[in-house]
Amino acid sequence: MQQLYNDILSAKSQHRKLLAILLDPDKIDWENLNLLIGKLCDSPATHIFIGGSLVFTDRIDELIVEIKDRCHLPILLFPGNPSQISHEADGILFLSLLSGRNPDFLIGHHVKAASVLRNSNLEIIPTGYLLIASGSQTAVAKVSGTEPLSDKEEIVSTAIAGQMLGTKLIYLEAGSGAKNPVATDVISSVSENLEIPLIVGGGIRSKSGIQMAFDAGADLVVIGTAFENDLNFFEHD
Ligand code: 1GP
Repeated sequence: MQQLYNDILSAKSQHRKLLAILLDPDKIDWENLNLLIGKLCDSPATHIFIGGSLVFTDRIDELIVEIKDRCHLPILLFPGNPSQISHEADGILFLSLLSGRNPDFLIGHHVKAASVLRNSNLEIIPTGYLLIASGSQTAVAKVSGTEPLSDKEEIVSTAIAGQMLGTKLIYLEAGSGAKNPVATDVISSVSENLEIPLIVGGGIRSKSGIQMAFDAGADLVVIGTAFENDLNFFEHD
């Protein structure tokens, strides 16, 4: 029952890079859902992440069912809180915000979600989530009431501590729509010190930005805003 995670591990061991498109359910243009799903299927994405810091719509299940109907990419929840759990997804990044000291985001929401998740078929992937300073305040910082990390040594030590605590992935997050993505030297320092796969996202706006994150050591890169703003993002040179 760890198929999704095993696939991520084998991609890492084969140096096959992974790409997730993040969909914020509140920003879905339902009128043009077919177009969106077509673009997802035609994109180089290997995963679809669904979630956001705050989500108000109650149509997450419906969105996932529609996508799964036509697109065979694995769907992982990327939830800001337990209200975003959908049993229609394949798995969930069970995020603990290790960069902050807000107990709700470290363990509180997890306790609330535990029995629901235990009775679901979702594959649960414990993920150490690190918010990294990116030049301006982001929704994650605001909603979680935590400060992003900027000191490289502290970032690396936090990632190592997450791995020692048993998280299966580390996610370096600049924040959705961040002014600056996570710096490549930060990505490489973290990657060199980790055995588990490394996810990087936030503020990446170009294909060259994706490649830079991969070259620095990211195993999986997340693209949200750039694709949301331009469904042809992956078709441009
Ligand atoms: C946010 O890392 C993701 O959680 C994606 O960020 O929307 O800036 O691509 P963007």
